[in-house]
Amino acid sequence: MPRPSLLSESQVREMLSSVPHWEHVGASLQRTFTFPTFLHAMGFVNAVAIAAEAADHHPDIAIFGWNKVRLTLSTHDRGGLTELDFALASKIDTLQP
Ligand code: H2B
Repeated sequence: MPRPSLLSESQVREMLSSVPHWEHVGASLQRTFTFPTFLHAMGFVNAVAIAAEAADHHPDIAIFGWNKVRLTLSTHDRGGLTELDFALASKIDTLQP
């Protein structure tokens, strides 16, 4: 699937308001989630994996501290942020318990 173009800095700034829980870190969007149990964290990772496959757009996923999941979104084929990253961030925001 062709990837959309990189967003400009001003487009990124504007679109960040639609995903206020996400941080703009370098050329990526990042958010860390904390869960009450390890299994909640794993369930969330699985839900993210299903959403990512459906979108054919995949986050970097770090599981740490037994109950934390840090997601990093960027469009690797373009080397930075595209609308796909913002769309997946919005989708992921709907997956939380
Ligand atoms: N995920 C992310 N985050 N960036 C990409 O550029 C990307 C992807 N490309 N998932 C997709 C897969 C591409 O390699 C396949 C062939 O569609």
